[in-house]
Amino acid sequence: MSEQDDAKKLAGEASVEHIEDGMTIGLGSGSTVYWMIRKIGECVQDGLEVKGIPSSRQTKEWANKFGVPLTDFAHVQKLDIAIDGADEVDPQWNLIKGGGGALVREKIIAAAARKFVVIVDESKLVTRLGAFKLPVEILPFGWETTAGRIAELGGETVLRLVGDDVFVSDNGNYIVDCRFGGIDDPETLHQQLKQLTGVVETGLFTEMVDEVIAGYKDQAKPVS
Ligand code: ABF
Repeated sequence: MSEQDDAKKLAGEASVEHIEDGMTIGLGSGSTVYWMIRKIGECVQDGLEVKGIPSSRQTKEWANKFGVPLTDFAHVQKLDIAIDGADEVDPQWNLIKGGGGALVREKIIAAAARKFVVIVDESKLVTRLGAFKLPVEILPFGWETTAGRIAELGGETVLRLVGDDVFVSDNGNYIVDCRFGGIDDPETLHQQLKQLTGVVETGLFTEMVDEVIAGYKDQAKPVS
């Protein structure tokens, strides 16, 4: 495993210390979350009783593989905790998320959680958001005009593809990856984007995070 993979594993596994018997857990997405789910599965084998709500099909598959019991929002209003990765974390704990294309469900899960813990390898800690292109989920109908209005806000937009095909999210939508340069005011940019007809959600997560756990090659520790 690379040093970055070691860091992801350490951060993912460390987050499981926040999980207690009887909790309902929002399960994020991505390669750092993989290690968290695997660890929760081990704890379940040792008798831990928890239920999770997955934020993506991939996460659901991993939860099934590692024996983590699942539930859904038909049965649960609030989650005790949500744990998820991120593409960038700034010093105020604003996030860019959505590199994996699951940002809408990730945000619904984070918004339903009493505590939101972010797990990242150290490469995700940045002084200012924006080097990573901001994912924005938009409706397929008229996506060209929606992307055009995003561009009027100053963003350079690229429709996300998988090979030659358009990437389609778990919600049946498209994603445009937007370069705005450095993002000085994430909340204002998020609000401006959300107001555009056709925009479903942005990958900017502001004022949602309760704790960030960063993984390094040989340890994981909370970010202060
Ligand atoms: C999800 O997975 C996304 O929001 C983000 O794009 C990604 C995190 O990256 P990693 O795979 O490095 O954990 O949490």
